Amino acid sequence: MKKIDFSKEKMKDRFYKIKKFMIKHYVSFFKSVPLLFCFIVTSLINTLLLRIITVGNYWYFKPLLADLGMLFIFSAFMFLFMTDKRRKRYLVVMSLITSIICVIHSIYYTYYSSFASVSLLATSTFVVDVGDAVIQKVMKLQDFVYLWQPIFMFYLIYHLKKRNILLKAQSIFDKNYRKKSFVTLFCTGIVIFSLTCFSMTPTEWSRFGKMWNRESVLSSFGVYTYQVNDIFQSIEPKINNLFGHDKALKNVVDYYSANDRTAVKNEYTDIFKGKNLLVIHAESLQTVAIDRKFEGKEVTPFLNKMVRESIYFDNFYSEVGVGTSSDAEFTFSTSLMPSNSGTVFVNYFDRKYSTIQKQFKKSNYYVFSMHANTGDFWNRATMHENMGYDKFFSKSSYDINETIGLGLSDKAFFKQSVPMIQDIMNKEKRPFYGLLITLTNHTPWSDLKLMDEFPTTWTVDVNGNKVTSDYINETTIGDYFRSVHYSDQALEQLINDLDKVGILDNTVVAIYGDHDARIGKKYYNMLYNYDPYTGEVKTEDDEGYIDYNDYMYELDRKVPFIIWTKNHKYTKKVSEAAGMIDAFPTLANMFGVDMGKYQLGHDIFSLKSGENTVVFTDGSYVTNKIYYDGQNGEIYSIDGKPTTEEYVNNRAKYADEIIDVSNDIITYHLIKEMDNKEK
Ligand code: GP9
Ligand code: MN
Repeated sequence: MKKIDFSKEKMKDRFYKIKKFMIKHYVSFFKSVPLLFCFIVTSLINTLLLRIITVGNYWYFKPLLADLGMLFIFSAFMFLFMTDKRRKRYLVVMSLITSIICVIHSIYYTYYSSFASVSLLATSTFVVDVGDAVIQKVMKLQDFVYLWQPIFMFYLIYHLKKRNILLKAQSIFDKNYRKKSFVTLFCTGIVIFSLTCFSMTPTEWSRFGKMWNRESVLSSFGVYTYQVNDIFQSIEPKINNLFGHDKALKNVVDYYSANDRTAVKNEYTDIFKGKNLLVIHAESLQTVAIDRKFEGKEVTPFLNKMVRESIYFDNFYSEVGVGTSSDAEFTFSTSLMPSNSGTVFVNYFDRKYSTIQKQFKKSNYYVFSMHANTGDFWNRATMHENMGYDKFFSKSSYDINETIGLGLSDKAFFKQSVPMIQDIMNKEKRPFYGLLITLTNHTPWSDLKLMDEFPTTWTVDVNGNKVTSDYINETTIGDYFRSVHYSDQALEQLINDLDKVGILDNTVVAIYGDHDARIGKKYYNMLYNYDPYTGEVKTEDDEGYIDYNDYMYELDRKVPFIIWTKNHKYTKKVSEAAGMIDAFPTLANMFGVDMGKYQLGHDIFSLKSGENTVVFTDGSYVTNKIYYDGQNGEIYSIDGKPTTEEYVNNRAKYADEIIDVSNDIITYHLIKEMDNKEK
């Protein structure tokens, strides 16, 4: 057998020949279909634009190659169409689809720092309800830049047609040629895509498989591969169910058998046994507002007093995904992480969950929820029943006599809720677990007319003259603080009204901020770096400049968690890093209620200091020591002390585990199955 010459010259020669063939072949091919060439190039530019505007990794070659491969595959299908008209139409439709996908991801990224999923289509109806917020606070002109591509394609078709270029090419599109072109393009696409796949790291692949670190998946695989994978993973859970069930069940069972969840007694055990529990879900209430003053006036005078009379978790984080309020309810009530494909309340409302509501019911509590928005918002009417609420009082239970933003004002909501709670107490004559979900402090904070003025200006003394500068007044963050000031007044009104009718005598009030308000980082930079003497925002050259980096921004997303009683018997500031999934175990211990078997969070008072790891849906986490960025593996030191790799990796592994276990339980309906097995 003739020996193949692999000498350098020979190989170089072969490579040169292939290159020459390829170029000749592809150049002549694309010369015959200029429109297709333009479609591929312009769509590729759009993918680059999307990564420039969102994740910023525009130099990274993998997503570019992956998108190119996908575009070749998409384009191949053009040759299935017999007529030129239909081929042109296909390219225009594809241009519209691909550019609209970019627009949606771009808008979505502004609000969620993540990328959209078709599994959220079911949730999109709610976007209409919060339309103002999206238009005023989320949508930016830059998010529509991608539409240049279909417009350009339209112009091109018109222009080429006028110069008769398209028709001239028409003649060569016989069946044979179309088949050859389809195969060439399709195979080229597959080759480019496979080469890119070979370059992916195991981490990139595991994230691709799990699809919960969406930012990272799109940053590595490009927008088109991301979207195809998302469609597959969203539309075909049955496929997953078929293939993934057993692996998921084993993963979950192994996790629970390896991690003992037995409740540990501590100084807070049973302190509130038999008392009522009134939980306030405070919309978009952030810790950054507490103890903050403008012009010497407190943003939250009532909460500032309350946190000193209560057990106050001042290093507490929400762990929501795209389900925002509904995810806050879910994580608080089940001590599980939210779903990473869609939302539990909308996509997985029919699963069995072990909830704080059901556990309190087992202790003979009457369990109710109140929220003056439509019952089907976030599918609450259905999900609350599934969570174990005896009754959900939604919009139809209220007299919508005063509205702010999305609906009934919090002051009116609270005013009408107090007598309803009284009725429940008189009728039920047993302890209650109640949830009040507020609404007024919801973005975009533009309907402020019913709120007291709360100027967030800054007055300084300049040579004996009082000079007032705008500071953050009438900016998004300024309006937010004014809205929080209103929420604080509404809370004070509620507590006073509850007290007047004696409800507080035997009631514990727990308040949690459901998630951060998603205010852009630039506004925080303004908050910390504004110079009232120049009226400018300081830069690194200015004295006293604070380098407000992405991690400080993440840490500022804290929300308050407050456990308060009228007699202020238990007052403690808890600065241990804690998260929403820790609320259930912590409260269950205090109320002497059995926690059930599936919670993943911890009773904060049963942990040693620094032991807790607060996990976020994209695999990032925070402890007392560090913030770990799940996106790029970077760490940011919080305590300024050195950290070992082992410390970082163990907790990153833990983060992956509890996200996986939660998603497996939710996707594969495992609690019902595991409970049945135990019977
Ligand atoms: C809607 C309210 C707000 O009823 O709970 O939900 P969000 O937009 O924050 O998820
Ligand atoms: Mn919310």
